[in-house]
Amino acid sequence: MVGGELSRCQTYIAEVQKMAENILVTISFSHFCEKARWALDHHGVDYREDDHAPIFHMLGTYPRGGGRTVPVLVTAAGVFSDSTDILKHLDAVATDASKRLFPADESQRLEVEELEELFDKTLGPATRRLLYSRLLGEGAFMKRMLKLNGPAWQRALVGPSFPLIRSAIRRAYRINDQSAQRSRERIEEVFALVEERIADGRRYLVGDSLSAADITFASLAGELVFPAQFGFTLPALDEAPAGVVALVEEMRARPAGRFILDLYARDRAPSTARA
Ligand SMILES: N[C@@H](CCC(=O)N[C@@H](CS)C(=O)NCC(=O)O)C(=O)O
Repeated sequence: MVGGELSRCQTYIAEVQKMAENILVTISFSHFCEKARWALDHHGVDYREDDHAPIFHMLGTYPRGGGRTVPVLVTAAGVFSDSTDILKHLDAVATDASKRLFPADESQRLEVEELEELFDKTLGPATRRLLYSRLLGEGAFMKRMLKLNGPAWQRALVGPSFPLIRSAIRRAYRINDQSAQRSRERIEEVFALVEERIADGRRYLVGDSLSAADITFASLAGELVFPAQFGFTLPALDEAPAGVVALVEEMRARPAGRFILDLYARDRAPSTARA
């Protein structure tokens, strides 16, 4: 009798916990997902990552009321399907005000929002295009990377469906030599802007603590410098294709590249995600 009550009670608690659990739907190696993951880890939020391979990610987003893209954060308070909305939501519910990623000071907050928007619109797509342009032709490496995302059944399907996934990625992001060249120029412009800002030796882009601008810049350009603390375990650099190794070495030597590596080493909180 008592045993029966206890087990009903445990089932009930498990159900309530499930309803209250925060779920981050991702393609684990995506840099926009890294931005959301870093913010969750920074705030010390308890969450579970629901990771998918590209294309399969829509099985995680649509049924939960998200859109086509990841990250999507599912919480008891609602579904947030854009990385900036996720960071804003986390700030709104933060219990520790010192952890807020959008400064209370209005002019600083506007600066952070402007930089975040610029990185989201320019840097994120440019990094993705440039890296894919150097990776999609490297079938074996690319398959290995794709197989690091998603549950076992998706990983098993990634090999046979690789030609389809590759052409879907090429089409969706319009990857070709010209767009890769334009992306390289966009990255150059953003890096130049950041380097002008940090020329005085500052540790953060705005003010004197970590903000959404720093997390967005470092996440969206992270895969250009392969930081050891990136929230998705990147392969060892010497295992990457030569075109990527050359790019990473060049970017790491830049002041903006070193700025990202420093941010990661100093401010990338360890993951608070549950397995
Ligand atoms: N504005 C969105 C962009 C996110 C985004 O571009 N996500 C990519 C992965 S890096 C995606 O889900 N692509 C899959 C698709 O477009 O189907 C955000 O900041 O959350």
